[in-house]
Amino acid sequence: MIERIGVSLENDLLEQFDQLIAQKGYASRSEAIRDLIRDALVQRQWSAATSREEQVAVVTLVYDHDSSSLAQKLAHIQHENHKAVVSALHVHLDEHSCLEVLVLRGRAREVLRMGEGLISTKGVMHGKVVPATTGQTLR
Ligand code: NI
Repeated sequence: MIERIGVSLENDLLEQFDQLIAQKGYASRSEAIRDLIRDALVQRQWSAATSREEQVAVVTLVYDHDSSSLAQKLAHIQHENHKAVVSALHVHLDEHSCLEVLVLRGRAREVLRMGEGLISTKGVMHGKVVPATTGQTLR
């Protein structure tokens, strides 16, 4: 069931919002507002430290493959947590740099710890843990 709500906004704020959603390619304000609400809900799920619910996250890593000990360490962490790694994509960006994209699934704390452990490994040039969701609580 869909309910309609009215939102009051200052002109200036609405103008900026309309510019933002046009840049992002939203077809309507409603869809943009729904996405903002969903993102806030996912963020809250993740920040609930006691959450034992299953979560999904995407981790990106950029590192230099010339350091074989680093590639080994990153692979070791993934094997230690192999049940949490749903999928892994490796892209050879150029002669030296590798990009890995991992989809992790498990308890929030475990998934975060693993993602942050990978990113903080010495030699990783860039990394992000992007909280996603199983989608079950957003239906
Ligand atoms: Ni590579």
